[in-house]
Amino acid sequence: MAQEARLPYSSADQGWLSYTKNASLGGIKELTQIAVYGASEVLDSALAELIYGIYEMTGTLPVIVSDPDRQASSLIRLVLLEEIVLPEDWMNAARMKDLGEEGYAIRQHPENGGSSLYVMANTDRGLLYGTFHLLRMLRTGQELDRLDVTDSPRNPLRMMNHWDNMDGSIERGYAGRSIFFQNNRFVEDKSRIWDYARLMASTGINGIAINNVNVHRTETQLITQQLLPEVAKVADIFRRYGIRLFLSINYASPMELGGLDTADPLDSRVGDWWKEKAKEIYEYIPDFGGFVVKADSEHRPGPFTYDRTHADGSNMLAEALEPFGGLVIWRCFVYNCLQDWRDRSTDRARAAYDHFKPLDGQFKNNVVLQIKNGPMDFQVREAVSPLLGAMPGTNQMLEFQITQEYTGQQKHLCYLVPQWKEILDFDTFARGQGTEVKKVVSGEVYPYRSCGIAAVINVGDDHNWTGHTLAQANLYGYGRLAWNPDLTEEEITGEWIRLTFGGDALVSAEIEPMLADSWHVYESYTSPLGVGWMVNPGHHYGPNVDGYEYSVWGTYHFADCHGIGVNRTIKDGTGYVSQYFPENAQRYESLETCPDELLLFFHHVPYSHVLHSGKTVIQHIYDTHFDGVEGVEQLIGRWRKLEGHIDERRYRKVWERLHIQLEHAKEWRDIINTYFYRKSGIPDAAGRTIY
Ligand code: GCW
Repeated sequence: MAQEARLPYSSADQGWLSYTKNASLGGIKELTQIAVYGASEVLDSALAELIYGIYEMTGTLPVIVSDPDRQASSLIRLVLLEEIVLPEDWMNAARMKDLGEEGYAIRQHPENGGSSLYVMANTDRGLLYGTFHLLRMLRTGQELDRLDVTDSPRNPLRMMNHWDNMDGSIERGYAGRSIFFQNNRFVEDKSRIWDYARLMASTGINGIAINNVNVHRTETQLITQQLLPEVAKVADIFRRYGIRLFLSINYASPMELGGLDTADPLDSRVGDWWKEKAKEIYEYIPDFGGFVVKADSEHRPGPFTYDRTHADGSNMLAEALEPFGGLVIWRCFVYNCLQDWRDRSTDRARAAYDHFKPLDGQFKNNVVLQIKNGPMDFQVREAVSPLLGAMPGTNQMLEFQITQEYTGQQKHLCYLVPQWKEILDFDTFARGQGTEVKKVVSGEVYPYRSCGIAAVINVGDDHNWTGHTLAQANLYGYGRLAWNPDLTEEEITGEWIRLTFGGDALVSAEIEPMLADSWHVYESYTSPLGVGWMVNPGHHYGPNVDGYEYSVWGTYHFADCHGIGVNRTIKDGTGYVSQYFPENAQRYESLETCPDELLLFFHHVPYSHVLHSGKTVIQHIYDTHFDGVEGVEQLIGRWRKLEGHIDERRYRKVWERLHIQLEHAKEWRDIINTYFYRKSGIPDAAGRTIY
């Protein structure tokens, strides 16, 4: 039976799922037949992807055979392991158990001469991931001879968080409008959602919250009978790609929707209302993932109104979802957003730990605390949150931000995989040396029931999804790291470039260093030495050193004519440092051992303070800001070499953004340097132009 290669669904850029003719096919002459052992919707998706990918790469539409010749070559078998018995020596019970629910194995049958490939898994989702793995190998020209791959995800939850509103706007979105909503409704044409599900599944994503954590009036209605049928349609799409749908909910829903006069979690009417609500939701979406909740944070309602704790609030919701297997993902971005800048004893960085640590052990099994990677808010550089690893008795997951709120808003190139790698590899010392963040959130350290990683997405309805084409690499890299945090930056970058742009060696040779350098380049012309902020209030783009200095948000740098930085030491600062396990606390407490890049995050020092690098703080500020602009010029120089090697459309778009970046990097350089020259009165040792 010949199948139609009907993918993709939309005319959008297909990113890393764009196939072109590939002569090498991993050393295999042709792939013309597929045999499927098992049946399900997810398996249908896997099959469709395989047919499409092979057709695009070989020009031949593979046929589906139901009873293949044992010796058949040029055959791929998609095997749900319960369907057939395989030779003991290469698929036994122990190996099957290792694959778990989402893992897969890919092997060549030893008996025949070459190209009969087996993709095997215990579940259809495993087969989907295995299929994408095989396609990735084919597309990047990897050798398939004697292939023997086994893989399974390290993190149980691998989530996307959208901050999309139903009017179509996206909070902190820099790539167009929402792909889900328009004019306070769901979009009619769902083709972008289909393609998005494909892109996400191909990196291993298995959960998605489609609406903003700031749940406004219209979005509060998403859990009502009016809108649930529409939500269910979107859930149906994601389900076919192994992705469970979650919703962000308004903590005050029992009042706004249910007509109650309270949302007190200990009032039984409130609990009962949520129980009924949960039942209703699961009638529409039987595999509904659960709720993402931002409560008592930045003016959102929560249990504090009733003098209750975050444990009270989340447990009440968890009880409602429990019978259906749903989760409450409770965010820990809770802090005093009405601070007084004159009061130096309150430290926003302390807040998450101060609020949640004392509640350890009080949360239900189906509550997961979602913790931002840093204690402040997704700065280009900040310390790793000390809450990660500090709660042995409470499920934790990590939150990253892919959307570039503080990292150049997808006008600037800023590849975040290196930043995320540092965070994942950060040793918390929670259980002695080797207790890295990646092991905490994957559940290797404590017996968590649910855990993993979530990220705020950088996607909108722009043709290329992410505004800046090269920002697709952040989306791809996040998915790959959530699957396996031990993948190296080089592996991820190399894969992404070849999948996205094909095998041209020059393209890889230039884009790889562009991506690799970009985070440091961005960091060097923006706020120095981990101090953060210095952006325009509200929209957070562009330099404004004192933009937040006298505000209520708790984001200060305390620069005066003598020095700069936030004293968070135990000795005479805010005491934030004490929230770390002793090894890290000692390292950060002392000026001798505090790493340069976080110096101003932890200490207030004079401009003449000498860094480990041998430079003074002030000279470091000047040098990095001049270097940063040169770094952007180098990015442009590299990109220029690719003219004619990349299609005109993508080439131009990136070119334009790099030039915007250059202009804005100069603005950063001149404003930051001038500000500190005027404050300190200390001239640049190299005598360069400062205004
Ligand atoms: O990063 C800040 C953003 C807010 C966001 C908040 C949060 C969704 O500036 O726009 O609100 O964090 O994470 O809740």
